[in-house]
Amino acid sequence: MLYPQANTKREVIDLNGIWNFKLDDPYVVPNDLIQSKLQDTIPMPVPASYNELTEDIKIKEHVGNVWYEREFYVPQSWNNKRIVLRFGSVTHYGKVWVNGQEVMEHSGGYTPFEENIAPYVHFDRKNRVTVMVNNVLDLTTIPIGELEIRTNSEGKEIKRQNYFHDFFNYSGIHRPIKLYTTSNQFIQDITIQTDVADHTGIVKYEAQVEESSQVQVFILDENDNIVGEASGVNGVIYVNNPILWEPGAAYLYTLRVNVLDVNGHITDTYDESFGIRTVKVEGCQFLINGKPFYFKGFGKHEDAEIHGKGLSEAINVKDFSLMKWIGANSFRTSHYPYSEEIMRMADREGIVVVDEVPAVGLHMTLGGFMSSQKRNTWETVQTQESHKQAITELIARDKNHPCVVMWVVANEPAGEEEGAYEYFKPLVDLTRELDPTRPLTIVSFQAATPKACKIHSLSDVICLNRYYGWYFNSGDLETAELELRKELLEWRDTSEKPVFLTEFGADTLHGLTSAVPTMWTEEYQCEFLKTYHRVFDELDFVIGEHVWNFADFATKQGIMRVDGNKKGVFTRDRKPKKAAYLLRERYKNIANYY
Ligand code: BDP
Repeated sequence: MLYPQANTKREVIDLNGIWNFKLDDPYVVPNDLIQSKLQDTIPMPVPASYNELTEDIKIKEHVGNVWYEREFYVPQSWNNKRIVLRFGSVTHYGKVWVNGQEVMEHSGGYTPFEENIAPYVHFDRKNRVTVMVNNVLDLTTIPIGELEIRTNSEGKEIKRQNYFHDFFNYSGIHRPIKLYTTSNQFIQDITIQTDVADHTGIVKYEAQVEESSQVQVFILDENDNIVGEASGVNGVIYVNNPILWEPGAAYLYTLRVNVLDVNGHITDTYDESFGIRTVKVEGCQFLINGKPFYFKGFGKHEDAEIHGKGLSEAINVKDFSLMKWIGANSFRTSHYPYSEEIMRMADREGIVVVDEVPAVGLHMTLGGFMSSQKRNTWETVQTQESHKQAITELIARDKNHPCVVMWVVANEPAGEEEGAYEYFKPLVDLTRELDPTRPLTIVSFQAATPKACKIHSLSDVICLNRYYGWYFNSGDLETAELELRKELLEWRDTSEKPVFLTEFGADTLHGLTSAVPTMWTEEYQCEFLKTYHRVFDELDFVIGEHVWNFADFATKQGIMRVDGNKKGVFTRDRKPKKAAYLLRERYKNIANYY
């Protein structure tokens, strides 16, 4: 799916800003909410999570539907064009009406959706767009959750959303809403795959074009020089001596696709940027452009004070700046697809991305502290369909980003439970079919040891989240070191694949210090990291280290967390803890390629 672009043939109107908002009203039939303007609303910004923008716990912890509405004009000059209304993301379900008529719905909180609304709009007066957002997670959704509905002693219905992932269930319209035009002969999609042989860039393209078969394609370099061209909806273009997209040294080419009418006039055009680079796993190495790459960086979250998971370009710029300051070369989009705006910035800035579908919490027995009942996960969840949809939509959205070097099919599923292989095999097959060019992985939970794990054969890279010295051997880093080393060596012998520590970290309260490094202090976080670093540096099959987490982040209320998860190397407002300086020293001395 193409990102909205204003150019000589396309126009874009931004519908972000203050919308009218209200919680679902059980006393009003939904039809009345749709047919006339919403009544008794409060202002709500888009994009943003709605949860923390008022002082009302009913809004913060709301479970179910909320409503958004605003009015907009469509320029008369847009008559006879396609007019596409596009949502960057609505978490977790959205249904949209234009002038009271239903135009689209979408499940899955982290991927875009759009529809041509030309048949529903007025050109001579205002239009009204109404959005119903639902944030319920159940055993069929990705991520999963369970809705608990009970009646209290006064007969009042209490709804509670249980979920098994460790970040707050921020909800709302999280990413930009845009209205854009195309002609009726238009480019629906573009797919680009690159390879390199004998100093030549091989650029395979495919354009999905509606109502025209006349297509011109050009490749432009960063100075807008044409370095290759072709015609037709698919083909291969060769670029001599290309400048490769490299981690830390991004170079972006543009694939310009023009659609022509029968008279040879251009009716639609689109510039898709891409990088020429290769990715491959060979033996115990992860190769980018044929060279062994070492991942240094973080698992992150889209998370900030006040606007929660809503897009903030300012936070994104700050985070990229901090990643560069600390010397990181990569991050994982734990535990869901991040905004398209972040992905575009990573392309531009040369930051490598491990791209994850929102399949998190697929572990019904996890530790016992998140879920009280013990159930076999794979006999309980019914997520296969939504999981397939999430994979399909993520790859459709992100396939052309050079920054993306690996797909994550799930984070910490119950890989050690009976039924895991049968659940994942079709999903892994689908991922490989949709993108044969990138490796994939399923990030492993600590209980999925080399002996217990039933799904590691499906992954190209063994990605491990390990908490020796925190949840296990708490406070005892000496034992933690021995256990970690032992397990990593077992992985080498079991899988003969590269091993990547995608999570390891210790909760740390900024400002809490002690000459004796004890849990929760800044010194303990440093000693914890040093322990892991010692082991990584001994083992040449370890190809990466992503600290959990880049910054402190919000979680649900509970006995496990005080004001959220504190494993950040930066605080939630992006101040460095002591560990940030330790990492900065270390990362300076680790090159991208080894
Ligand atoms: C892992 C999860 C991550 C959690 C982390 C933790 O992948 O989402 O936040 O542990 O407990 O299990 O801090």
